[in-house]
Amino acid sequence: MEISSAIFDCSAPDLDSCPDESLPEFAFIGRSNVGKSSLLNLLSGQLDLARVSPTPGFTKLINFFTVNKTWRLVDLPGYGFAAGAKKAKFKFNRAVNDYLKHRASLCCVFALLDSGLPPQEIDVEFIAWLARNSVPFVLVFTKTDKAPPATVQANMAAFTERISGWFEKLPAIHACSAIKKHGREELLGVIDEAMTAIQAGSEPTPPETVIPPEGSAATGQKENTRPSRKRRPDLARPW
Ligand SMILES: Nc1nc2c(ncn2[C@@H]2O[C@H](COP(=O)(O)OP(=O)(O)OP(=O)(O)O)[C@@H](O)[C@H]2O)c(=O)[nH]1
Ligand SMILES: [Mg+2]
Repeated sequence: MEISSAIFDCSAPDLDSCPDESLPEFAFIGRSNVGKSSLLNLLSGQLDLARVSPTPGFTKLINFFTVNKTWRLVDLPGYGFAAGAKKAKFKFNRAVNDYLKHRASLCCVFALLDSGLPPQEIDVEFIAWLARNSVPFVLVFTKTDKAPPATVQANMAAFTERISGWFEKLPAIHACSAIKKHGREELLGVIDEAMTAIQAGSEPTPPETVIPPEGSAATGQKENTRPSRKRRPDLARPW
């Protein structure tokens, strides 16, 4: 897929401040510092489009970028970072919760995981939350340049093993390195495929779960009381 333009649209502090839902959106989420903004820059081909920082919790707003005037990349604040907190918890802010649950134009979430680490409970919990809420997603293991290939493979396999019992068919799994510029074509292919499906009138659907993932409630988070729009995937899309 060729990227002919990628422009910053706006930053939104909450769902009501997000731009109109006229374009399909592909959102990046994962633990603080996992490499969301760096991956967004890699895909867009503009290394300074989203701001990258070694300080965890750097991205605090929902940032929208329009690509090729036809779809959007969305950089979300990460979870698992709270200044002063002793133990990282799976807890993201209300804006991210509302965006993931209610944004009608959200087409696919890229759920980022650090390939240099064995499965982290916080990430396992987050994937369970995505599955329970019928959010369509693919897994993306980041920073493959940081650990030896055998370690990366072992970590990816261990994570997949942890979640495999939850799904009729496992979500797609990808790997990338923003530093080595690996994975760009593959991930743009995910977007290309989704856009082709949308244009053909069929929708990407969330992975089917066979059992409710363990740990029934998202920790540290009140249930959402916003008047619910129809839940994906039977939602009538705005395009
Ligand atoms: N080695 C390596 N470092 C990376 C890679 N991607 C990102 N980083 C580094 O990881 C740090 C965090 O990157 P960001 O892209 O800002 O991460 P983020 O997930 O957007 O972080 P928050 O916005 O704070 O949640 C920065 O120091 C990046 O340079 C990668 O593929 N390999
Ligand atoms: Mg960021």
